[in-house]
Amino acid sequence: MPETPDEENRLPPGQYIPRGRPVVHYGRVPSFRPATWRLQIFGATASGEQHFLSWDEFGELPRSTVLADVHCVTKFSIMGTEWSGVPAGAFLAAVPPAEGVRHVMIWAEYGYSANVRMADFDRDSTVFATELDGKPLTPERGFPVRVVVPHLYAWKSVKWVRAIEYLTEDRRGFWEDRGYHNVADPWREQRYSYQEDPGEGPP
Ligand SMILES: Nc1nc2c(c(=O)[nH]1)N[C@H]1C(S)=C(S)[C@@H](COP(=O)(O)O)O[C@H]1N2
Ligand SMILES: [Mo]
Repeated sequence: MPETPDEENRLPPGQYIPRGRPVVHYGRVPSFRPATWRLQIFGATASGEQHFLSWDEFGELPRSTVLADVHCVTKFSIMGTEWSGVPAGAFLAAVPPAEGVRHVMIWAEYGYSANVRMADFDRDSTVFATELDGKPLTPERGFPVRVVVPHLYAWKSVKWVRAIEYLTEDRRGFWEDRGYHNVADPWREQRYSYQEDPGEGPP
């Protein structure tokens, strides 16, 4: 149940507030090795080359904190979470995309992926989070880094992120390819791919 009228207003249609904070993901929780971890940036980069950020290099990027509600397409919402890490804007400035990049594929360990429109990725609320509520992410929440895109359904908030691919043409990620909506705006209840309007996604 919403605890305050404010929370009620922040709940997108069809969502509910569960007890506790569920953990949801497909597959195993990967382990983190700081010495070999690197974030790969590939596809249509401005330089035309792929880039790698080591754990130390990633740690030198600017940081910010975002207050967000997280909405799972299975209808629970986790309200009032605080994510700290590298904002997408700082990431894009450090490793810029080529002109004409309109989409981003966010890749995790084990091949999980989610595509996000650049207009959704490049927002002040999108963050490469290393902390939840002031504490390092736990392994099951995405340690060491998770991309949080709070204004879209949470399957787009990729845990254990390992690569960012810049796309000039849209391509469906893991769940988008399995019947889920390409855009995934919870306020418009864009849950399933059959709801897509022309232009909202590739086939
Ligand atoms: N790498 C990865 N990230 C993922 C998933 C996944 O299966 N793999 N599941 C997504 C889904 S469907 C949801 S609802 C959220 C759940 O986040 P939580 O476990 O912190 O509640 O993680 C998202 N990020
Ligand atoms: Mo989800």
